[in-house]
Amino acid sequence: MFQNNKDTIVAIATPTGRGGVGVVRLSGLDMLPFIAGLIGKPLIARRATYSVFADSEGGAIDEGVALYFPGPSSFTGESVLELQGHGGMVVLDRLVQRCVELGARLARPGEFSERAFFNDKMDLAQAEAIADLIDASSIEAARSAVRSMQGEFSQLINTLVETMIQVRIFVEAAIDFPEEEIDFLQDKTLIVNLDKLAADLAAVLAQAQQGAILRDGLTVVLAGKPNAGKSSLLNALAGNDAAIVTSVPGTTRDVLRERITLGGLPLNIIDTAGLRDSENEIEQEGVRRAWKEIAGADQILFVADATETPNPNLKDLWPEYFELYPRSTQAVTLLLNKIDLSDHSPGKIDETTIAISAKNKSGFDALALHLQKTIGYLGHTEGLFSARRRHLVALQNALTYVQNGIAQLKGAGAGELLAEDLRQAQNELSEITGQFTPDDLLGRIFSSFCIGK
Ligand SMILES: Nc1nc2c(ncn2[C@@H]2O[C@H](COP(=O)(O)OP(=O)(O)O)[C@@H](O)[C@H]2O)c(=O)[nH]1
Ligand SMILES: [Mg+2]
Repeated sequence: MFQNNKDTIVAIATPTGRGGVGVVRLSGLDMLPFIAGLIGKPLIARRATYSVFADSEGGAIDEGVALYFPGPSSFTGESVLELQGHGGMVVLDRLVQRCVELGARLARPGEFSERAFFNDKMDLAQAEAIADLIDASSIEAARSAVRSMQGEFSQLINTLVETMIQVRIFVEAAIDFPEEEIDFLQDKTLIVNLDKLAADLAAVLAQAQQGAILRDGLTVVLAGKPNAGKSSLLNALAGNDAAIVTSVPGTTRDVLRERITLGGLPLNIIDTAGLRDSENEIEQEGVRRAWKEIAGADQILFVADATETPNPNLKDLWPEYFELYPRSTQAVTLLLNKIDLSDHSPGKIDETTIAISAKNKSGFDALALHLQKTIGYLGHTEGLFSARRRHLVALQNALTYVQNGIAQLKGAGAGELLAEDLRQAQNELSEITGQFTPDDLLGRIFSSFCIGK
């Protein structure tokens, strides 16, 4: 896929539809033929030049501002030409057609960023952050994406790699001098450095987890008996009537999903069928699906009707869950709902119980705080950077390799095995910034970008 980097690529960089301005962007080794064909006069580098964009007969396709960035001082590192005309579909298409006539080909999604990556204008985590910034669904997500785009995340990874290289040099040296290997490997500073490396990896992983939540949202499942008010709660949180609410128990059968932001925290809220034994085949399937969602959730909110719940205790109310997952590490919270019909006041009752009313939308602040607290999200995003699942996996793998290596060293004093673990750990980290990333993974990452970026 990286063979045709000699081609000049062209794309409409602004969104489809009508707009005040529409931008066509070109990138390639030589913009001069395009400048000659479109503008008909030389352009001064990086200066906005009001121009007529000409067709092959010399007629005007549009007029607007032309910007020329000779390589390597450009976004892609190649020469880039930007034509800022009017934002209409036909006029922009004609402009692109004209560029194709002059020798350009249509860019694939993300191809500009891909070229920037290959020309060392940015690393892979930074390129991904551009796409994340464009796709950000909350202010917090946008802020953290900017931070990653500016290289804060990459910097942390690079520092980890540097430390790792230092330790590796030490270990490899020990292996190269077998007579002294034992002495080398028993040096206290080695184990101290390795422990520090593991701790630093764990800290970056924890931070990246927060960043991933900001990007992807926390998966929250609403579970409970029929008629507890799960669907009402989903509607109240989402601010629309996505779910059907009736007083008939067993109304919800399908799994419903809504993406909302609660106290700055993006949530993927999932409403499920009420859990009960039913003769009805459709409802049975709904309950089966509910259990599947419960198993995959970051957070489970078990909703119960306050008027039917004299003793608000999670384990008594939902023994089925605790029998099924006796060693569960999932966060399960009891939401005592319909308190407008009881004498509870809204808010936190204890660490895992919150009183709410879906009808009056009361107790929601306490719920928001609770969700933030259980995942360790502090509500402020200073120092937070956006991260993707693949980054978390790579960090986790790197940490596991380092921990294995430490165990090898402490156990058998096995220098060779430690060296191999550290090599693998470094590869994992390099995959994040793209120094060591398989082509097909790169292809997948860039192809999910928008066209013109
Ligand atoms: N008074 C009151 N009624 C509620 C509240 N939440 C839900 N309900 C009612 O309880 C019934 C069942 O609600 P629904 O959301 O369909 O429950 P689900 O089966 O758990 O999804 C409906 O008649 C709702 O109007 C609440 O906070 N207060
Ligand atoms: Mg329902």
